[in-house]
Amino acid sequence: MSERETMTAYLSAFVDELAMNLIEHVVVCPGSRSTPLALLLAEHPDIQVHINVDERSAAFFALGMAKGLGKPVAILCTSGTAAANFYPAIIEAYYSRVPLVVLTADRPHELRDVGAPQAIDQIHLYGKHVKWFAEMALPESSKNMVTYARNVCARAAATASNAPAGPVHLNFPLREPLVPLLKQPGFFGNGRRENQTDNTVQSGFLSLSQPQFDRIADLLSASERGMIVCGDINIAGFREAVVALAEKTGFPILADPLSQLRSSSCNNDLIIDSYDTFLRFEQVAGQLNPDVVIRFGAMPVSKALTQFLKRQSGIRHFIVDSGAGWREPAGIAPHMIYCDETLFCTEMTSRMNQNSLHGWTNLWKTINNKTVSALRTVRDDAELNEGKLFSLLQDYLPENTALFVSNSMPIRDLDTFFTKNKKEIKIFANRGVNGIDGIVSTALGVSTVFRPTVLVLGDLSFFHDMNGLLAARLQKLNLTILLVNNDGGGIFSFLPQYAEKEHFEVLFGTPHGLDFSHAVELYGGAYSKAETWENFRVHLEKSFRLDGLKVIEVPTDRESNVQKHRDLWNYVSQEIINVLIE
Ligand code: TPP
Repeated sequence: MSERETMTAYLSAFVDELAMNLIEHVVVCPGSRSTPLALLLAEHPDIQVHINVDERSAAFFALGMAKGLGKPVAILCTSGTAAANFYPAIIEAYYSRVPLVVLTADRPHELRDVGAPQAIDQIHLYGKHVKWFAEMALPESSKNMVTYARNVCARAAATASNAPAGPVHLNFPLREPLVPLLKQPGFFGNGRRENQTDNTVQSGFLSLSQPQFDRIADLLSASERGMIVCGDINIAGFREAVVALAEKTGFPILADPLSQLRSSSCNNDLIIDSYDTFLRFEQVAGQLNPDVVIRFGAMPVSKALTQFLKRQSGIRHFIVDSGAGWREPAGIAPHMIYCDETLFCTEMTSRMNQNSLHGWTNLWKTINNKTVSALRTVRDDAELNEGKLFSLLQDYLPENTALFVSNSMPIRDLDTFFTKNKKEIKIFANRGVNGIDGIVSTALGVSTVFRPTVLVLGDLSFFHDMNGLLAARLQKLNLTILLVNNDGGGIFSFLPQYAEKEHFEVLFGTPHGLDFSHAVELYGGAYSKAETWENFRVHLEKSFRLDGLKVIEVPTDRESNVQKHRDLWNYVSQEIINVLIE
């Protein structure tokens, strides 16, 4: 066999196995060393290649696709700093439990550490931020090695998907010649197992024994003030199961926006959505101490909630995690329950008696309702402001929208102002490590799965990933971006360093004075600027009718934004305290 035939046999088996494991989307970055994999991926009939020149954006794009699809996406790049540019998205994927299969091409061993061009040490390049690393063998076409290539691929796909999902990294040493033999008859079937219809790896759900479930149900039944907390979680059947548990127990559910419980046909009056506001007020929070907490998903966005939970140190906190991790940053002594979340809810619901906790639950509901209606006064502001934008989105977003929000103030304002409703709106954010990088690309990745997709982000987040916009143009994607432009980092005005006036603007405010219309034009998008709220509504509705990239800039002011938030919190606290006195 020629070198090209050998390489083709080995790598085509690998690529075919990706498709056999239902990895149908691969984001490919151009490069030389990765040529054979790129060509074979492009040739495979069941794989769709998404080309993206900037590796940092490419990896975030893949992250967004994987989030949207709920299954692994692969990424491929050449050797050297190209691979290093994947790193931020890999870290985010690791901490937010998103499955990615990372493929990097590398020099063969004789060209490593000898001054060969574009050669860096790619072994364990992503350190502890991948679930699994494998250095592939050099291509060989023996039956054994073709099976090996398929097995590594199947294992990588399974490892990425299994709870907790996350990224895996395969590094491919490749020698020249780098162009495979295409159009070979049957080469994608090479080495497939007989009757290969199922995935190679079958896995099940984590569960507890019946006595373990019984014991926890007994403990929960003894509770008089139980509370459920749901953070970022996206597990089949969970929403219905947790609502059923709440209805049976009478426990209120504190639902983070990423719990997918706020915008959902299954939400009901047990869902508490304005806790981030009212738990800030000690006088109110002090009335609401639970005697048991059940937590699902990642720790919620709300700092007020984390601090509230931290104060509940003398009670049981059950933290249910099908990923068997340790997501407990509040520093309390938790009771970890390594069990599928949906299964846990179902088992508890079937064991517990119908609740009689109306007094406790009603207090939560009353305070929540009062807070929500007080927060709605944000809508009385005639000027453009950041909170009102999220309050209005609740009304303006159509059914089945994917809403992606950036870190910094957008996710916080979403938490405060985007309250529960019956529309099915899927909410996404990069909350693994809260970066403001790669946001445009991640949202574009989501937009390949959902239409419409709406991204809300600040000007610095937008600036950080302007390169990502190229994908919208090249791949003809449909995305509405709401660019909240307060000319710098608005979040820092809420922090104590805001008082250090001498240095604040240079070090934290970081105004840039950029006119983003040029960037949008460069990438062929439709740019508009909202001057009034009516204007905003018209632009937004129009954006849903247009194809392609649409950017609506919403100019706001950092200084007045902080003041408006503070005034509103003061007003809300007065309103709730009045309720408590009544
Ligand atoms: N760099 C990265 C990659 N991630 C980060 N989270 C930060 C820096 C620190 N950081 C957090 S928020 C923020 C920065 C720099 C400012 C974000 O500004 P913008 O996106 O305009 O949103 P705003 O604060 O105005 O809501």
